[in-house]
Amino acid sequence: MKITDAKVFIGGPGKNYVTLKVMTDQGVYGLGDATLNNRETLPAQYLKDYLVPNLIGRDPRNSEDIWQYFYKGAYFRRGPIAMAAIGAIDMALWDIKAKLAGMPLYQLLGGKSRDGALVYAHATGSDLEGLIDSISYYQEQGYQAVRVQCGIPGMPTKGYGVADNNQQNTPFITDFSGIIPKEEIWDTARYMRFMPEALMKIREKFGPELKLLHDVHHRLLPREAAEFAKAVEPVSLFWLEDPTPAEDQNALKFLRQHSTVPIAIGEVFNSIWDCNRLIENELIDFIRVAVTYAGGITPVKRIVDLAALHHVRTGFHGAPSHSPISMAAQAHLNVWAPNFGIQEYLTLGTEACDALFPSNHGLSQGKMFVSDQPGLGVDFDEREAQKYQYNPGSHPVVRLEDGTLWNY
Ligand code: KDG
Ligand code: MG
Repeated sequence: MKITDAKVFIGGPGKNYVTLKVMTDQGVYGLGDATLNNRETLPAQYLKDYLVPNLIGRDPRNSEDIWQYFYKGAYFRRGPIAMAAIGAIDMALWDIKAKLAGMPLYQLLGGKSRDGALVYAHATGSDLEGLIDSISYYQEQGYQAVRVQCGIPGMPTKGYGVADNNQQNTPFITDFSGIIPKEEIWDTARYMRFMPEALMKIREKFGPELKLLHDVHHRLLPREAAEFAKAVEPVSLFWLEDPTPAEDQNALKFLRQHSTVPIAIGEVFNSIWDCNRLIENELIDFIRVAVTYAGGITPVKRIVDLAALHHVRTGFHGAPSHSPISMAAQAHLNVWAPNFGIQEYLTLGTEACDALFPSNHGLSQGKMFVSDQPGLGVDFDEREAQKYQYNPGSHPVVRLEDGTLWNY
């Protein structure tokens, strides 16, 4: 069996999904997602210029050797661009393998450990009142878990994860007005004064059952993060995400000595080498890698297995920039993983997206239910794809009030 061709598409409804389609001489094809938010053209170009020409002619069933070939064979390894491109190939090859087996992917991973996988949505408010309305909206939709992000009184700009005008269910992380980022101002002191009390008010309003998550988005220093984690302990968060920038893994030691709040980290990690110390030293409770930026199903399964040895559960990244293909790959991992925790889930559900990526994966009562179709269980409509083109966007750049550049 041989790979005969592979094509790369960029575009989607309100997104720049990078979709890889790998064709074989037996008519079976596989799909992968290489979307790297706001840098989409780069993994696409890496695929077109270097990886696809080396993929043609190989036996698609040898997914492990092909992964090693592109990872080790490149010499300059890792990084989000290369890993997103390799990740798309890996997803497509698992899709092909499972289609050949006539089974949904989860069967090849070890079968189902659960039927539905718990997901969380993004609640957002420019003030506490708006945030409470947003949480109620998701609760009415059946969600059992929500990430809660709020505008901070007195902060000149809105803060991380806060949508304009309290919109629900709209992608708000990317600004599509172009590649020159808008600038936002961050004020740690105001955040530290406001947010713990706001989280407590939310807990009191919604009671003990609703799972609450909060994303600091790398904005605190280690000592501040420890203080913040201690202050939010009475809230009983499901997790506190990215309290400090993830590069400094020692920062978590300090936080751990001062608080028992569950910590989730890893959405910017690209390989097992970025998180093995955090996992082995049991400094985190949830690992947030994604099958896209962390290089596909093959390496993410290794990370999940390592995490299981250390009581670390999964909480895969699922921001709106992930296409239904990588979300499907994660859905299969989620129903299999013995150490599954939760899945961030925002992608599916629009008619235009469903037309581009037809699938039977479903969402009900705050859980994701995986399709039993052979493969990843998602298709890609190339005619539909012609409606879309690349639309450059950016994340904001963040500064402190005195102009110092800060972490987005
Ligand atoms: O592209 C950046 C987003 O993926 C990131 O801001 C989302 O932090 C994020 C999250 O938890 O979904
Ligand atoms: Mg995050």
